[in-house]
Amino acid sequence: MQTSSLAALKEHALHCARSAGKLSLARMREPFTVEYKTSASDLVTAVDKEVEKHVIDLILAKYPDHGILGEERTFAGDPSQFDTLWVIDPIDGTTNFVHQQINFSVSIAVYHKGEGLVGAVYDPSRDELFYAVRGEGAFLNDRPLRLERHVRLEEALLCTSVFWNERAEQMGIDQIVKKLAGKVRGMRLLGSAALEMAYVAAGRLDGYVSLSLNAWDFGAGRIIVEEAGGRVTSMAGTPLPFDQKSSVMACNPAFYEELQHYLNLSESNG
Ligand code: 2AM
Ligand code: CA
Repeated sequence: MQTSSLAALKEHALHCARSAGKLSLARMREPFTVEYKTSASDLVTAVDKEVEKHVIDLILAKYPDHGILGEERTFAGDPSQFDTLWVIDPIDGTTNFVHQQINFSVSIAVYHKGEGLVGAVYDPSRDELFYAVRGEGAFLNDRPLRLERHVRLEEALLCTSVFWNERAEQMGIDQIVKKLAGKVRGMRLLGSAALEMAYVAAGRLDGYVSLSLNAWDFGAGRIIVEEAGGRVTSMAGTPLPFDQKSSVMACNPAFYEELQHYLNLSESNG
């Protein structure tokens, strides 16, 4: 992709992220309906669907030949048929949107033939826009993000998720938390994977681990962490896919190997 078109892509992704975040915030202040997806801990609101539709309309107005993989599946086409794919989550942290009314984000990533070009995670409650462009670095609003501090595992503040999942225990989350809790400075659970990964890039958290996330949960966060100088792989150490579920580990590079060791990898964590 040419530099000029990459700059335009970035501007549009940031515009979409801000616009979607502002719409979520406005809708949050009005009554909205909440439905269960698969269980009482898996929620979707009318706002998730409206905001996804809003983002899709914005993307297609400028790039009618691009594909979109979105959590709410409101894109009419088949995402696998497009070279340039926008991977979007209109509200990452829907449970926080409903309960806390803070700590949710919009996540927008652009991939070209599987390569991540642009990632944007916008937190509308705090007006914080985390973004990155492949090869050009990561930013919070306009401040560059660079993981230069060498963090030891024992000094690290780590974050995890997947307690919403009925299979969490079967997948071994309790073992992971038990193993890590005594090795690190602290563990947190914020409830928006995109925001948690953006916080790793910003050095507010030192690492994030999840046994199972969807592509739209990590698509943007992964580009932002990598561009900030962090390491992001599956828990098995393999590159993340751009269009499928995966486990995720994203962290300060200083303790990547040590963290993997404590995760005690098995095939099921791939
Ligand atoms: P969501 O709010 O967009 O659903 C919460 O710990 C994190 O896990 C959030 O990023 C949340 O995204 C994600 N999440 C919630 N339910 C999920 C599911 N069934 N599969 C994968 N990720 C999920
Ligand atoms: Ca979502």
